[in-house]
Amino acid sequence: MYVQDTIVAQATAQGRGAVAIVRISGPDAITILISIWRSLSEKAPRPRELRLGDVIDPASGAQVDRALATIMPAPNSLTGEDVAEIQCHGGNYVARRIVALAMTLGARMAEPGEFSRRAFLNGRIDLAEAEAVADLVEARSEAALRQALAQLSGALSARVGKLRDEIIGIRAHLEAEIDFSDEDIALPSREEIAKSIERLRYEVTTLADTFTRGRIVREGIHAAIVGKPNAGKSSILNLMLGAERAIVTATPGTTRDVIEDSVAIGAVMLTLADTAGIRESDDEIERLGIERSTRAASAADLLILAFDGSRPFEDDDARIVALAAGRAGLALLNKRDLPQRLTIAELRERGLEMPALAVSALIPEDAGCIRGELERAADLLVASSGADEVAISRERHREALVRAAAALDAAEKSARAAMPPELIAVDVMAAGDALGQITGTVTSEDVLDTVFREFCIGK
Ligand SMILES: Nc1nc2c(ncn2[C@@H]2O[C@H](COP(=O)(O)OP(=O)(O)OP(=O)(O)O)[C@@H](O)[C@H]2O)c(=O)[nH]1
Ligand SMILES: [Mg+2]
Repeated sequence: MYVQDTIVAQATAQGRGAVAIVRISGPDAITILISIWRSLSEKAPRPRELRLGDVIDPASGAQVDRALATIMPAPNSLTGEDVAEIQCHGGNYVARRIVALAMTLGARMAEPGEFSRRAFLNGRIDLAEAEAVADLVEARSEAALRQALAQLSGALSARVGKLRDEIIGIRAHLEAEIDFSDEDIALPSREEIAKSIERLRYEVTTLADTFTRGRIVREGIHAAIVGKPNAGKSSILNLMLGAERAIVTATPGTTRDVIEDSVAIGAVMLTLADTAGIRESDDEIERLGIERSTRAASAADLLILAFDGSRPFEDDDARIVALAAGRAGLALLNKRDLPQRLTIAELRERGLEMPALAVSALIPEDAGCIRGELERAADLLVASSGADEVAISRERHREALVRAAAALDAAEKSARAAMPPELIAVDVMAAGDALGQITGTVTSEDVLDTVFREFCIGK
């Protein structure tokens, strides 16, 4: 169990705003609230009722703010502890002043994610649900919001819990075999056990495979715009963003660094990275820029290739076609407003496999066509990682599932090789523990530290 002290933090973002919320949790939360806040109606705060009052500095009696406050006694609160909240005026000063008052009365400044960590330790939410709260705060698109809500309502936890229960069932059979080996009890055969393990491994792997989709929905899709210098990459970025984000000039080699910005594409966010034109270069700065382009291209989920339709196919274009081999994306034959010296048919002959579109970065309407094709490419990418309604969205979950699948694989092999039940049970248990780490049924301080560290203060 953790130290039962009282913590305080501003739960809303720092900066200007109409309202800020100061949250206090722990055994002294209600006493502290009563010491620094007086109800205007002279009634003591009643649980879960919002009342107007004055925040008072108990040392001087001076008023600090006029604010709403409420108390939520344990165990029916966010953290499962006594919680008090003050909704004070926003801005940079008032909330900080109230946090300081609570600290003079013995509260400690909360660590990042400490409220959620307490909620987890008190069984109010499981680990996957706590992560879903963080995802909800970070959501930038409708799809990300839907996914976080599904996880928050326990869809992922239920799925993982069911798999874990089945694993525990198999372990029980194996243990019965160990305990009652001499007796005449009907137990599942080795073949039956191996089959059950195989089916579970398939289900665990299927869930692990939803990671690409889950991550894309959570973080958005990363696309890199690549092409030879002057093909119009920066112009395409600006066209898609509807803003002059990147510098455009007629001089080849204008873009040196990777420039990123995001747009909504259908229900997901698309982060577009404009990159330096790829060609042989003796210029030190340009070469470094080109290295970054190549890195951005290999890290991207989607490639947007830019070809200059007003120029014939060149060696630098061949480099781009090669770079795109086997990758998902969209090719743009740019500058369709100029006399054409390159066609999509020729790009195909040169080995281009991606869907391709003739466009002009100078024609605003073409943004709609590009957008439509990118939506299609995004859908394909999402569809490629399963149609399951539950998707995992964190590397931590994927890693746990991969570990579980490996342990089940080992268990299945032992079962088929007629190994002693003790040996099979060890791997089966390891698989169960790996799954338990997703929801936090099985956990360690280290895992908790990693999960909650990325939360913000006050959450
Ligand atoms: N006519 C016409 N000119 C274009 C089009 N797209 C880009 N340009 C022009 O082509 C030149 C290069 O455009 P950029 O967007 O800077 O090209 P880039 O691929 O980013 O070039 P680097 O950053 O140097 O690699 C500029 O003069 C643009 O105005 C287009 O569709 N039609
Ligand atoms: Mg550029």
